[in-house]
Amino acid sequence: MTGAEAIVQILLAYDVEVIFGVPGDTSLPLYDALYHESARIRHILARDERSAMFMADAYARLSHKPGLCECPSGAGALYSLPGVAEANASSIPVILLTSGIPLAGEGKGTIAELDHHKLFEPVTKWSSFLKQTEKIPETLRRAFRIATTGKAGSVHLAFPSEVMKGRLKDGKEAIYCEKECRYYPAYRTRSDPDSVKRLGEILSEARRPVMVIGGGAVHSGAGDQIMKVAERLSIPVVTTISGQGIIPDNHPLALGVIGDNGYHPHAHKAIDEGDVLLYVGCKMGSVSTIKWTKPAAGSGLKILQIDIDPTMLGNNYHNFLSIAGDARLVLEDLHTLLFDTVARRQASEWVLELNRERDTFWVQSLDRFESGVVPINPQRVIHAVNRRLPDSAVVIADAGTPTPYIARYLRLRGHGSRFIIPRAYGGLGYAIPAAAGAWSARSGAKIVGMFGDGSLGMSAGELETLARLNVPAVLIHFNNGTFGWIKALQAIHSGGRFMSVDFSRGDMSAVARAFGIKSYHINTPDELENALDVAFSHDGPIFLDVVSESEVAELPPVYSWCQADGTMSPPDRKRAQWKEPSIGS
Ligand SMILES: Cc1ncc(C[n+]2csc(CCOP(=O)(O)OP(=O)(O)O)c2C)c(N)n1
Repeated sequence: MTGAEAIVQILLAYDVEVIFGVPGDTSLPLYDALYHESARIRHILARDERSAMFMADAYARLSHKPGLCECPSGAGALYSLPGVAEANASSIPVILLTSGIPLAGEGKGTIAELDHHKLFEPVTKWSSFLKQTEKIPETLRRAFRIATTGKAGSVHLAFPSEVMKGRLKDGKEAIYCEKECRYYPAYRTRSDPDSVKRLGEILSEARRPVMVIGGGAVHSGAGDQIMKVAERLSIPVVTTISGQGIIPDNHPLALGVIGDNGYHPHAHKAIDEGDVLLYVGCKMGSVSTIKWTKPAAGSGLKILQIDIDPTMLGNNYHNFLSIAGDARLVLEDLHTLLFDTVARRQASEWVLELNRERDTFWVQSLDRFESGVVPINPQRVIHAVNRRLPDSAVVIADAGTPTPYIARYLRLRGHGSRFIIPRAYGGLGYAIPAAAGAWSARSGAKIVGMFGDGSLGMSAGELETLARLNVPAVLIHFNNGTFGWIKALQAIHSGGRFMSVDFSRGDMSAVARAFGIKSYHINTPDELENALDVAFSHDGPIFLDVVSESEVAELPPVYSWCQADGTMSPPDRKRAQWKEPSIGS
């Protein structure tokens, strides 16, 4: 068996069903090996390596299996870097295989020569350069193990062409998998019983406990356990954007999103007034804590933290109790303990008050949801989507307009629905390719992608991929003719001296149509409602080019912006000072 064949056989042993990638001069042996196994492993051709990585990332987030990607040498490897970095920093297990120039050509000015190993080392959990065909099986097993265990992350393996073409002597015996690492988190760890007991005591004695859920809890699949613990002690649950949707948004204890971007005022109130905050799988970084001001340390506040990665414990706050372990297992043990020792609690007056404020917030939001203004406001779009979301939906968002509005207004009903967003670097151009990855993981789910025109400019090529695969995705494009997020920052901090943020605002439905995608150019709320009715019953990709209001006309719910501008919400107030730019300005 050749090295390339061994790679494919190992992937099959790990139940890899799909690999995303872009071909190149150096990947011919790998493609030939994939060709012979194409009935068992599907290769999804992306139009750009960055997108291929985003596809693998979204696939991994939804399937709980490592996402596989392959790219050729030089430019191909370079183009894949953003997705590798995002997955790693978001604790998503992806494995990138890059093929390289022949070792014999090293240092001789061979076209596309690049030290792949060094390139990826700073942005991966592990990067390795294989020089011997014989080592392919053990190295791939190491790659799966490193990607899926502990704090998951991305792994890169570079294969020079001799290694792909070389032969394995004991091929058959060397091809096996470490079955625990086919899914993540692999080798889940429990915490020690004393820590769990202490956690139970502190939560039971707290007057105003709050659970704060981050993306790590989503990776752990801890939703049921969070809900059970919360219901036992009537603890309100707030989430970061990455933790959003972990329990159904209509649950009485699901208070909403905290942090700078899209926050719910009642969720912030819980953080401000809580006496014990239990963070689960949360980095407690700059956005979720609003630069470490929410919570403000002190005044008897007790911070408890559960994380799979001990190096995250107490990293940003002075913890009262730190617990290393897998979120699902720790909370499962906690619930077993509480079930035996504590009677189920009724909601306290404080929790009831938070709920009343939540209800008032949603009533106040109706004004925006039903607004007939043109250009259409983003709140109306998200609400219109909410009303049509099926039980099992996957919503994917890019940075810009979608982030704060989805964080605030998206309503997922549970039943396996998921919201995914690349929050580590917030790179534009994620949602369109990620729709292909999401579909590969959950072919039966309705996929909704939301992105601004900045993101479309960076990922439009993948519309062809979605059309080719006939991915049933509702693609919602916020067409506001500007890098609105940055323009709003310039409005707030640079006195409205706008610099290099505007671009033309054409009919982008024509772009999607050119790729063979059904599409609509939408100007009014009525057109939006009609197009969404079609979109949610359409069996294939559909593109809604929504001419929308930019962040400059109405500040989105970004806490620090509203604070700087003196327009704290709710309800969001219209900014009168800056006019919506005219087309092309
Ligand atoms: C790859 C990349 N480059 C730059 C940025 C910085 N950035 C953050 S938001 C934003 C503007 C987004 O514009 P658009 O997608 O049109 O959405 P809008 O804010 O207008 O809704 C930019 C440029 C980024 N997040 N990613």
